[in-house]
Amino acid sequence: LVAALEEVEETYIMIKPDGVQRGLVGEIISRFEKKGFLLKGLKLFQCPKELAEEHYKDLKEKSFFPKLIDYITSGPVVCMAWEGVGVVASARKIIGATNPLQAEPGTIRGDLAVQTGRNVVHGSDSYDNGKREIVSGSKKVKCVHGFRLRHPGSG
Ligand code: FUP
Repeated sequence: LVAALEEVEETYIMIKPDGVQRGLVGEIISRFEKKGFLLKGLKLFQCPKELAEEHYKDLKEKSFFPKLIDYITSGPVVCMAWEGVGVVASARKIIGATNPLQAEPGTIRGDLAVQTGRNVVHGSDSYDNGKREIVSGSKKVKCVHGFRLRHPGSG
């Protein structure tokens, strides 16, 4: 019953350009749907350089930052807001480790990717970053509020 004590949260999930180009959008969305999370907003979006730099501002000093920005802006991304109890941490588990070779089989990166620089999907690493990324992306993801889907078996 631990989960019942946790709060309903929202997290920002983004399918990166390689995921879109490889035709993995449906596969990735399906994993979050089957888990029982609620899709609140979705948009296919060509990310401008400035917004990509804002999104990854915590990594600005890293040597791979310019490559990361080139990659994220290399084609359309699918921006999504997902809602659910404990969704921020759970989505990180579903996505798997940053380096796909270290990500467990069964995770998105563990099953579908081999390169850190082409790791198909992003998920917010904290509640606050989730809020920041959804809000900074309000141009990207328009959330739909006021409807609820039932997880099978939730009564
Ligand atoms: P994650 O939260 O798992 O997406 O990982 P980070 O926030 O640490 O990294 C963000 C992105 O930077 C990764 F998805 C890929 C890129 N990256 C590299 O290209 N090289 C690295 O060594 C680490 C991260």
